[in-house]
Amino acid sequence: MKRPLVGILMGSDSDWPVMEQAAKTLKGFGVPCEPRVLSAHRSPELVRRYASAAAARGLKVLIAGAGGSAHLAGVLAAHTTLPVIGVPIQTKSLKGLDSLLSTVQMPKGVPVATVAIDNATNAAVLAVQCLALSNSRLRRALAVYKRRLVASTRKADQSLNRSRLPGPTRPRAGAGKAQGSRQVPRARVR
Ligand code: C2R
Repeated sequence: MKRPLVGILMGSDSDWPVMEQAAKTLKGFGVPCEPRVLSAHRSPELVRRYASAAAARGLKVLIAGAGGSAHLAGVLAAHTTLPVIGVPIQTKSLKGLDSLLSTVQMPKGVPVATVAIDNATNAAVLAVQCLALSNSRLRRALAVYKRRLVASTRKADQSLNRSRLPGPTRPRAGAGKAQGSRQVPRARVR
């Protein structure tokens, strides 16, 4: 098995359904990763040891997901010079706003690049973008990924215009004069 380049850390195994998206996305780019459950609150010493040894083990980027009082990403960032990407996990009580604020509001000098609540996919894409700075295969793969985003947006646009909007309405004699009659023009699809 190839040595992992990205660490995917999470405060609890209950975060895995979200963090799995990061693992899947990295797999799609052919980037080896290692998922781990480590908690700054519940296993602080293990977090310190993991972060301190990460660069020497060949890891290049750390992704950390945690919910509620989410300190995992910040504590990892305190113990490493590797870029740390935080994923605030949605919570029942405060809908993830607690996780978002505690992940993103880092003091000067110790940044955590924070993605949207539960958006582990974006954390992985950002990790790939970091790796691509020194990897031309990943640069090409990211260009393909971007082209696919364009293609899927165009496809969604076309199918919306085919199925949802009314087709062009032929004006009936006298139509358009009555108050309140409006026609939705069909958007042009190229
Ligand atoms: P449990 O489901 O295990 O009770 O965890 C986890 O990330 C999880 O979202 C509930 C939530 O607690 C979070 N947790 C943190 C940290 N460790 C666990 N925020 C941490 O170190 O920041």
